[in-house]
Order: sequence, then C-alpha cells, then structure tokens
Amino acid sequence: MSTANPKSLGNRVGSVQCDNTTLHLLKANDFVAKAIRDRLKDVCVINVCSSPGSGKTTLMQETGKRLAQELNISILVGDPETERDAIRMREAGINALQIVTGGMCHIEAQMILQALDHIDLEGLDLLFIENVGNLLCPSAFDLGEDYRVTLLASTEGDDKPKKYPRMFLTSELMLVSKADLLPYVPFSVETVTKDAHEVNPNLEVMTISTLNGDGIDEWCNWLKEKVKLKKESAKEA
Ligand SMILES: Nc1nc2c(ncn2[C@@H]2O[C@H](COP(=O)(O)OP(=O)(O)OP(=O)(O)O)[C@@H](O)[C@H]2O)c(=O)[nH]1
Ligand SMILES: [Mg+2]
Repeated sequence: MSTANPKSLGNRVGSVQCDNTTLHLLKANDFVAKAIRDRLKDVCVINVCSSPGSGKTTLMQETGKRLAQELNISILVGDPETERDAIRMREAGINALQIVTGGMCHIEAQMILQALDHIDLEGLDLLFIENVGNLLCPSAFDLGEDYRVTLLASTEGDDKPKKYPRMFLTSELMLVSKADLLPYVPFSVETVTKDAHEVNPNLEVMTISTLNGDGIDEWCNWLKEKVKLKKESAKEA
C-alpha cells in the first residue's frame, strides 16, 4: 500500500492557499478518510480523477469487463447530476452506485462513507471511485484511497501537470488516455512526462487507449499487483 503522497493536508507543495474555514473542512475530511481506511483494510481503493470527458467511465467499463473473472469489483461514481455513469457501468456488468453531488465539483470522504453502507463489501477486492471531472478540487480531498490515478487525455494538451500540479503531486499514476489520437493532436508524451516528473518524481506514467486496447493489459496488471499488496498488508496487520 502506498503512503508516499499524502492526499490532503499532509503535503503543502502545489496546494492553493487555504483560509481557516477551508482548512477546518479539510481536517474534518481527513478524519473521515481515516475511518474509511480503517473499514476497508483488505479492499484496494483507487480514486480515479481527471477533467470531464477524459475517459474515466469508459476505462472503468473496460477494466471491469477484463478483470471480472479474477476480481470482485465495485464502483462508486460521482457526478454533479444524473445516474448516467452508474447505468453505463451496470450495463457493462459491474456493480456501481452513483453519488450525485448536487452540483459540487468533487467527492468528499463523508459521501464515500455513507455510500459504503449501500454496497456489498463482503469479498470485495477492488473499489474504484470515479471522481467528479475536475483537475482542481478533487486533489484536496482524501477519500481514504490507497492510490490516486489521474487520467490526462491526449486531446487536453500536454501542459496540465504544471498548471494543475496538486492533482499530479498527490497521484501515484498518470494515465495518458485516448492514446489512439496521439498521431492527430499536438501532444507530446515526452513533454508531459517530464513536466509531471518535475511536479512529482515518483509518479508512474502509462499511455492507454480503450478504443484500440493499447496499454490496457499493463494497467490491469498494475491493478492486480496493487490488490495483491493490499491483501498482503491486511494479513500482516
Ligand atoms: N478516441 C478515444 N475516445 C475515447 C477513449 N476513451 C473514451 N473515449 C471517449 O471519450 C468520451 C468521454 O468518455 P467518458 O468515459 O464518458 O469520460 P469521463 O471521464 O467518464 O467523463 P465525465 O464522467 O463526464 O467526467 C466518450 O465519447 C468516449 O467514447 C479512447 O481511449 N479513445
Ligand atoms: Mg464518467
């Protein structure tokens, strides 16, 4: 289990200046995040972040289909409105529960804690949280995850790690998504990797495409390894 990158208050570099009220809110959020970690001791929790439309739900659908035989997976998906993403996941055969944030631009830990009462945790191996599409606000809210994975689509431009550093600073893995479009857009994987590593030298980087399948095996192997590590750490505890 990774503890390298504190998700909320622990790491100030790249964060916005917070007023006292915001700091109190984030402290309360950290408290709830700890309760989630205590409850999900042998479930690997992945917080999937990105701008709107970078391909989070499509990747979750594909991942669920590929790993369904090996892992028991559930998904909590946050959106400001609609159940659309949860419906898409369920159509792909994955257990999914929608969190409608009512216009809020991020998921908070208390939303996850409440949602846990409505999903079957028995035998669960992997819990994905698809965060609200936004590269800014979700970076400050620890959701009790083990790993934060940020997608950056080739169509968004390769300048994002320096513009939104906290998202990349607090992530363990950056997925350059929609890699099938790389030949057609001005996006350099080399540049984005260099910038991302200047923000966070420990960030792992993969390129993926759900359209042509590139990188999906590597991503699924990464997930299986993290699930294994979480189970081992739960046994040792
Ligand atoms: N070319 C290409 N398009 C993709 C890929 N993955 C997803 N898309 C398309 O990108 C659009 C957005 O995908 P979603 O999976 O809904 O994106 P999202 O990040 O879940 O979006 P929000 O939940 O609204 O933030 C859809 O039209 C997908 O078909 C990919 O690998 N390549
Ligand atoms: Mg989505």
